[in-house]
Amino acid sequence: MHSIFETIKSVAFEIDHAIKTADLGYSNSENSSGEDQLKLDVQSDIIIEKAFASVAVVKNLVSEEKEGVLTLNEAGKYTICYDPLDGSSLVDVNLSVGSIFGIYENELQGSNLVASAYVVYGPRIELVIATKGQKPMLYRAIGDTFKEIGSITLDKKGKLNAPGGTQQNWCDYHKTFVDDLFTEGYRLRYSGGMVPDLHQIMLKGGGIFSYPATSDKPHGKLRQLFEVIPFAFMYEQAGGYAINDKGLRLMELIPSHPHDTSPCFFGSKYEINALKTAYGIKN
Ligand code: P6P
Repeated sequence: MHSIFETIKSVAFEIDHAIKTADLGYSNSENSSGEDQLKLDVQSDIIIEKAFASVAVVKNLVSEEKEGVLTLNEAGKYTICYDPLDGSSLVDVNLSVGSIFGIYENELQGSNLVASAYVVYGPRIELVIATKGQKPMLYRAIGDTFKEIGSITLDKKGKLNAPGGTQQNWCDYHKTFVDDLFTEGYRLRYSGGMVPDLHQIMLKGGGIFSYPATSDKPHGKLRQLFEVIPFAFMYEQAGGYAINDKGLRLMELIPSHPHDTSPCFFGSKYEINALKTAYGIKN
C-alpha cells in the first residue's frame, strides 16, 4: 500500500498547482451525480487517473467524476474510490478544498475498506492517512515533500458543530439536536467543504459533523464510497464514531450503486450519543 500513499503525495502537489493556476470555469459536462463539472474537477480526475495507471497494486479506479469502474491492471489488488476535488466550487471564493481516497479490497462496501486518505488544499497542503489498527497520521507539505507531524485522536467530547444541508429542509428533531448543541455553547464551524470541515474537527479534538437526510435529499447528499466510508474509517480509527440516521455504523454500508449516498454523522462519543438520543436510536 506504500506505493499508493506515495502516489497520493505526488498528486497532491500536482492538484495544488492546478488549483492555483487553472481556469476556474465550468466544463460543458456533468458528473455521475448530475452536478456541473468545473474544468478543475476534470483536470484533477485526469491527474489522479494518470498517476495510478502506473501503480501495479491498483486494480480498479472509481471516480466521483465518472460513471462505472475503470480497470487499470487485472493483476492488481486494490480498488481506489476517490473524489478528486471535493467542494471544488469553493475554489473561486478561495476557501480550502480536498481530495478523498478510499482503498478497498474485493467488493466495494464499508467492511472491505482497508485504508483511507485525504488531502486538504488550504494555506498549507496537509495529508491524513489511516490504516487498520493505526491512529490517523497527519503529514504537512514542507517544500516539495510531506513531513510526518503526528497521530490524531478525537476527545470524548468536543466544542465544534458542523451542521450540513439546508436548514429549511431538516426534520424537526434534527433541528432541535443542532440547536441544543449551540445552546450548550458549541461553536459553528461549517465552510461547505467536507474535507476541511471534518479535518478541523479531527485536529481540534472533537465535535460533530452532520449531513442528515433532508426533504430535498432523503438519502443524504454525501457519497458512500468516495466520501462517507473513507471518513468514517478516519473517525473510528481516531477514537470517534460514524453512523447513519438509523444508528448503523457507516463502515457497514453496502452501496448498491457506486454513487449511492447516505445520511452521515461523524464525531466524538458525547455528540454521537446525543444524536442517537435525538433520533430515538436505542443501539
Ligand atoms: P451543503 C461539497 O459540494 C459537498 O459535496 C461536501 O464537500 C460538503 O460537505 C457538502 O457538499 C455541502 O453541502 O448542502 O451543506 O452546501
